[in-house]
Amino acid sequence: DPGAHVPVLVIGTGYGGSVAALRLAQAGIDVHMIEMGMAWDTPGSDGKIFCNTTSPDYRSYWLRTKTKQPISNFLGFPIDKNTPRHTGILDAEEMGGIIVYQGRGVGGGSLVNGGMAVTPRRENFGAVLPSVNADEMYGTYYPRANAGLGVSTIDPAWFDTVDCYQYARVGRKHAQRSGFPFIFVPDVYDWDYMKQEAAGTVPKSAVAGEILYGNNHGKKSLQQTYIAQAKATGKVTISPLHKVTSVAPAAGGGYTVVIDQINTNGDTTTTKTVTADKVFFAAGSVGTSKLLVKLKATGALPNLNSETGKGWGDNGNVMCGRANHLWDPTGKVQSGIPCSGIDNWAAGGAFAEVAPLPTGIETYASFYLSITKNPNRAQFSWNAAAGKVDLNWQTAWKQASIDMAKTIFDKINAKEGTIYRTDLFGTYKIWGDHLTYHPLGGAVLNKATDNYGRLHGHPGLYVIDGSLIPGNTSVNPFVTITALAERNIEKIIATDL
Ligand code: FAE
Repeated sequence: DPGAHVPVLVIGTGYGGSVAALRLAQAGIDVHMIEMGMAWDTPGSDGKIFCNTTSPDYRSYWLRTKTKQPISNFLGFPIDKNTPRHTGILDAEEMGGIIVYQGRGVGGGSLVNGGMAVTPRRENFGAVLPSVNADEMYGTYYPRANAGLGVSTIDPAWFDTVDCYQYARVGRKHAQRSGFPFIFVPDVYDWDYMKQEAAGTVPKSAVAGEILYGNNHGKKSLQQTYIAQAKATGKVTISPLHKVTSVAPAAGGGYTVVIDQINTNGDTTTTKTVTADKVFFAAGSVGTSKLLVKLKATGALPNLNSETGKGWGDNGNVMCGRANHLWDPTGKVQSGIPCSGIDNWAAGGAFAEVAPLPTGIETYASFYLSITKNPNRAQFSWNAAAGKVDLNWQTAWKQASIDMAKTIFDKINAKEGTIYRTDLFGTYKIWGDHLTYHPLGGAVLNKATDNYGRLHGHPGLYVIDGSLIPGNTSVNPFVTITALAERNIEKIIATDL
């Protein structure tokens, strides 16, 4: 309510925010969460909460009048289509040199992502979070995060036989024939449910190609895990369709938080001001960085240090497809949930997810999202003339990622006598180098904050999301975001509250 006072306000309901809310509530503290996206708890007129990847409708995109699909073309033809402007689930946020895809709604990225729940190899952890004790992470916080998220791995015997992973078995064959380690990647999807989907005994979600715009069944998003547990404490409330625009020190202590309530067209209907003793920034790497950079530059939070907005990376994301021979079909039924990867990190700086291309038809295509050791880092800055925050990422910086991904796919193509697809990202364009699914950094741990996410210069303000991680996790990021949040909130509860 306008004018209200809350002990703790959390901005955003993704991984970092959900961990903070649950653990604070369990410690007996009342928490209010603010989320700019929708609640995603009510079915549309088709009886479904989420729309399918093959038929994006008003629910698909965040405030766009046309879809902005990561794979923009097929057989060279553009496949984007008009949709009514709506507070849909996937934001394709254009930041100059890169499009940053993000989930919008209660659950953040967990609503739209593939659920691939990967703990980095321990020997790579020092490069991921240099100031964090690896023994504590691997002994306590990664296990806690994996348990809280409900992570498990596909049954290999089932994988070997089921139609919907034919594409991944082709991926395995090609990886192994070129001498690359092929690994099963854990996920938060309920594998038993997927077995029943494939057997035709329950409503289909992953097996019907659902991914990107939400899964109606089977995927354990944060709504089913951390947020459900947090709500069950009775100490957590959530305001969807509310967007935080300002945080500034309040006269009597604590912070004044300004929040726009929006409707499903994205228009502001009310502006509310509340006060909070403590504020957790969990708006995601881009959301948190944009807020902090604006608030520092406009004088609302003048004491934030000069590291604010720095150290942003794209987790080295780059996509590509390969055209297989006619004797290597990838299947017209493809599970939307990836379950495997090709690990060439040590030798070539690339870890490639064997990804689905769920079009509903046989494409003979193998599709991959590579995570690479791209060294480039960008910075957010306040553009006073335009009244917005800019990011100085350059599209050309993806060349490093392309080179690393080629250490895998040039070799596979040579071995198989195959070529890259050139029709998925435009005409004659091989590489999906215009986007990331994995924004990281902007308020880096032990730089913009102390070693537990406390913002310098403003006691009672914390960062607890992907913006703490300096640009790369060597694998898909959400398990590391969750584990780091578990580590930090434990310390903060013990010492600050
Ligand atoms: P995030 O989950 O983005 O949550 C931030 C929340 O804050 C969002 O709900 C925002 O709407 C909200 N917000 C932002 N600004 C404001 C504001 N001013 N006021 C109120 N609310 C605000 O942050 N990662 C994996 O590990 N495995 C995968 O398989 C995987 N697949 C992906 C597929 C796709 C298509 C995408 C887009 C991402 C994928 N990711 C995957 C990345 C993962 O979802 C992402 O790293 C995390 O969601 C980031 O977590 P945070 O807590 O940082």
